Amino acid sequence: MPKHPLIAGNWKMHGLRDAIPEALAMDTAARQSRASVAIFPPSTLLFALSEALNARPEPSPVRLGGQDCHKDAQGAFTGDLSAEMLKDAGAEMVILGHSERRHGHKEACESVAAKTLAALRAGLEPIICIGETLDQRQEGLTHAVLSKQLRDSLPLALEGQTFHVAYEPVWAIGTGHVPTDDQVIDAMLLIQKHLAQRFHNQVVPHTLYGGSVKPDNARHLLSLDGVDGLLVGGASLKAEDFNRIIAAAD
Ligand code: G2H
Repeated sequence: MPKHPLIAGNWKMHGLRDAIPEALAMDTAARQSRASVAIFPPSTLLFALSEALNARPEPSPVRLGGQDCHKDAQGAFTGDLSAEMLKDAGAEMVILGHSERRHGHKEACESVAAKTLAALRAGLEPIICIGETLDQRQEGLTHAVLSKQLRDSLPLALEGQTFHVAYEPVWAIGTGHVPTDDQVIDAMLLIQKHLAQRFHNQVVPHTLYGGSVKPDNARHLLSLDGVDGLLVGGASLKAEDFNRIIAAAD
């Protein structure tokens, strides 16, 4: 585990304005932790959360992020949001290529790469997600799938930039099934090897694990080789759970 593990909460399509106190309680925990903490709320909450966090006497250590962005800065794209818009609303980071986008919105790796360029253009720090399905794992294709996703989703423009890669096996997302230690370590080492060969960044990217992270398994997952942080879904919605995960990083 690095000195400052990244603990990221992906709220997905959950949260109305009455969730703001939860984020403030997470901010309180983040102030006492050595972890870097980021929250990715629905875009409708970005501005309000940014205002609420910044209204505190001391600057908040919690960074906010979007869950996706369009590849263009503006245009006739009904329903979409650009990286610039997320930034304007208070985001500093963005999740790209989450499996719920890849599968639910048919996002190809090339689209993820274009969105990554958009994030960099706007000054957002991307977390790029990769992960295999259960069928792909059972067919022995895990390494081939992860390698292809890394090659095609990460543009060379990431050289010298700060970014992160999250390994989220699709079969572990929201299912309660967590991979074995060996499966997590194997994927992390594959990612780190790819990043070392391809990029020579001054800031070493965090490699995150995501998929059914809970307060009870967070400390163990963070202890595994190559796990520099966690991308948390369901267990990031309530401060009661997420703060225990933040504490697991200490
Ligand atoms: C994986 C994860 C967060 P959950 O999608 O990105 O969700 O922790 O609910 O499995």
